[in-house]
Amino acid sequence: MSVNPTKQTELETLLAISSGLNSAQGNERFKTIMHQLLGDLCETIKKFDITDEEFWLAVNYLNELGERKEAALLAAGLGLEHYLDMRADEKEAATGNDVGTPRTIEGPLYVANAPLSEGYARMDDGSEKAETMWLHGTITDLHGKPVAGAIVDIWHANTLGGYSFFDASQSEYNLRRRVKTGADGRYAVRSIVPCGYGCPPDGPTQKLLNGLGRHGNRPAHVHFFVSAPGFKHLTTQINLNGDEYLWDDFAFATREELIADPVKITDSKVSQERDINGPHTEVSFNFALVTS
Ligand code: MBD
Ligand code: FE
Repeated sequence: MSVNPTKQTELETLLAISSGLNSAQGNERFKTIMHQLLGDLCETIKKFDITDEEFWLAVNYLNELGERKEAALLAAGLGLEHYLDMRADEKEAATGNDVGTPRTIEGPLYVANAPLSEGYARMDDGSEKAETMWLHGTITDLHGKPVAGAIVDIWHANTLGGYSFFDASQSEYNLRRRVKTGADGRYAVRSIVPCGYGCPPDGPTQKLLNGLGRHGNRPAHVHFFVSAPGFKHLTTQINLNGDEYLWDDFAFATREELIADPVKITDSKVSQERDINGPHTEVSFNFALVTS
């Protein structure tokens, strides 16, 4: 197939002008990336002979995505956020350095400045009838030495898969806490066992996933930021073993090393020690940090 040289030049001219390459102002890296992106888009429009109707459907979709504030949710669902982790892992592996607890995506539902306490916190506001969770572990360096003064920032969903701030029915900072480790490197929280998350069924992300024949569910999980002076910041999550979506996460965040086994505790002495009234679920998870 021969290319019409006139048309080709016309497209190249259009892209050069629209991405600012002909301008002395603007940001060079941004211009170059936009040039590539716009060129790829035009190629796709041509390759699939995109109709006007399809084009405006896509434009309106972007507006809807913004209106519903779901751009980050879609980025997770399309695997793009996970791709950033894949690249970070690859770069790390190339250095040959030891790695600690693996990273995985942050997701779109973190809120900064959760209440901070030393060693222990209760995370739930007591408003839900739910299984009590005792979540605890140690923060160490790569040699297993406890890290004192680490901030363990934890957030997770309630029994309906909803997150405070994004779910107006929950109290402020419900199921969001920061715990600072002492000399033993330990953190412990009392909370409730979370349920898996599902994309808003009437939202633009789920609408797109439907078109791909995909679901928008995540297994039950708990998010962590772990940071300490002298160590690399860790963004990760643990997944609760036994969840039907454990290996079918729409956001691709599950990793073998990040699966935690929930254990049913029926020993009343242990419950009493934890000031928990009756049987509960224990989740234990340790984190190993890499020096920065
Ligand atoms: C979540 O709870 C989440 O962690 C991600 C990554 C996407 C949507 C909801
Ligand atoms: Fe989440």
